[in-house]
Amino acid sequence: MSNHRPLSRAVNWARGAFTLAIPAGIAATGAALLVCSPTEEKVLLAAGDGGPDPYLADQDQDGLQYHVEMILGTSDAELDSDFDGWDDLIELARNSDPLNAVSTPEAALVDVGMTAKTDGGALTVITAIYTSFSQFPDFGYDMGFSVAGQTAPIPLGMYVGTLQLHPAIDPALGMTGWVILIETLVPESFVAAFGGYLGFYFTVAHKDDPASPVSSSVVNLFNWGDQTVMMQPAPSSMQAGSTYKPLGRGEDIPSTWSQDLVCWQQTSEVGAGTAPGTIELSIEQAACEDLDSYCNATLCANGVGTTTQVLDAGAFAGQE
Ligand SMILES: [Ca+2]
Ligand SMILES: [Ca+2]
Ligand SMILES: [Ca+2]
Repeated sequence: MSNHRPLSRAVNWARGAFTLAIPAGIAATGAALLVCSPTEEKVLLAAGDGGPDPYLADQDQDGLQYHVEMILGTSDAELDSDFDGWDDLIELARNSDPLNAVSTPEAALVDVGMTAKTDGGALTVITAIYTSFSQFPDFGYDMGFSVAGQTAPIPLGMYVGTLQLHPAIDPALGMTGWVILIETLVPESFVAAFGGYLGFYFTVAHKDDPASPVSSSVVNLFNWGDQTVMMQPAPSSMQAGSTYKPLGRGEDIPSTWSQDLVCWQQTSEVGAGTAPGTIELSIEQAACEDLDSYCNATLCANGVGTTTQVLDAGAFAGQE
């Protein structure tokens, strides 16, 4: 068993106000520039404070709050929820399933994974980058977003809100590197403001070949009846397809959403989407399925018979 203590070191990087600038072509569809700051986030999160907030707790100190572990389905009391020797945070960063002991990280020098949460009107996009020792300077890192049929990068320094370092422990090899955890804060209203879809991507590429990412990750967010939901591949326990989990706290989700269910959709890929990094999916059927989340059957079934374009990690990395 590992007996390490996670080393969580907050780094004051890009401290102060940061901005998310919408490029000119997209600005025509809505707000041109919104600014928020880490201070505002703290105020938002403290609203209604009557003591320690259990949703913000991080009992296992892996950098993933209880709220985020709820969305991932992992445990905030156990660093390694599926007891395969790999901590949940490492599995997030290295794209293996933290709820399946058969799924463990593949060998890689760098890797990246993403997730998200919403809280009091704030959307937090969480990026976990695994980098083996000495590799970090050799790679370049890019974040961007896709909205209204366009994909655009976000300049570094405009998206880094808070940053933590955690040791990356390989159960066979010991400590092999770091997981860099970046939290990016965006107004949740962005998801609805641009037609009900907002995607984020993060890519890692060799500095000498920036056009060919070696790893990439995406989060695809939709606005469904005032809830922001995150699209993810269905877990191995379910049929192939996608699930859509609401990102709010459980207490914020209306009673019209049934607990212990998740929206599942069967989709097939039609082809590349119009924006770089996107694919077009045909939504063929939908249902609320057993999984520890929330489902609204009406909203879940809304898209059946239509197509949707979303960011796809495979459209960035490893494809010609
Ligand atoms: Ca945790
Ligand atoms: Ca694990
Ligand atoms: Ca696993």
